[in-house]
Amino acid sequence: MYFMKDIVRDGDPVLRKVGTKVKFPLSEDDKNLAANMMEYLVKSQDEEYAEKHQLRAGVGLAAPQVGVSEMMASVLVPNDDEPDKPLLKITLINPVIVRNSVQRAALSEGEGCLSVDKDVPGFVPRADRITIKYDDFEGNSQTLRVKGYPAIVCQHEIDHLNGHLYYDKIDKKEPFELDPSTVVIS
Ligand code: LHY
Ligand code: NI
Repeated sequence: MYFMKDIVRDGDPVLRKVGTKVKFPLSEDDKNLAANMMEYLVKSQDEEYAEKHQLRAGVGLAAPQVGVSEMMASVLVPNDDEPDKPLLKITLINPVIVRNSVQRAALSEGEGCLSVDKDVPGFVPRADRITIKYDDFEGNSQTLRVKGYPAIVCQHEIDHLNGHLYYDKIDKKEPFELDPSTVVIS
């Protein structure tokens, strides 16, 4: 299990590196990494546990954020209507975005990052719908199509695997300017 002290903060060079591809069969270390990243997300969304252990709630976590420069990220997007059925719960291994919609989207509140303590305000324009190719735990190639909020989270996490941070994508001069066709997700 990870705690906030284990989460690498902006300024550490590991956050700017391109991760190495994960090999199969998965090593014990890689299996533990996947389990521990997902456990962080699950526990961080449990209000009582998060409060007790001072965890920042998260919907996504990428391996470089725990100091491992590998292409692995976990995503857990909760479903407020049905807590037992998350909108997306997945560990992406070696993910590649193979299709981006022309339609753009941005979160109305902007984004944050567990590795960035300062708040950088502004819209982070992304694709509204993406198709991801990734490997599952057995090393089989899978295809995932996502849209809206889960798609934004996946793009944020895949960015980490390539050394990018959300604020790189905020317009420095006009942070709250958006192309009028962009969908704003609240
Ligand atoms: N976690 C962020 C979190 O709050 C991810 C995120 C993604 C926030 C999109 C807001 C919008 O769960 C991380 O920083 N993971 O990298
Ligand atoms: Ni992040």
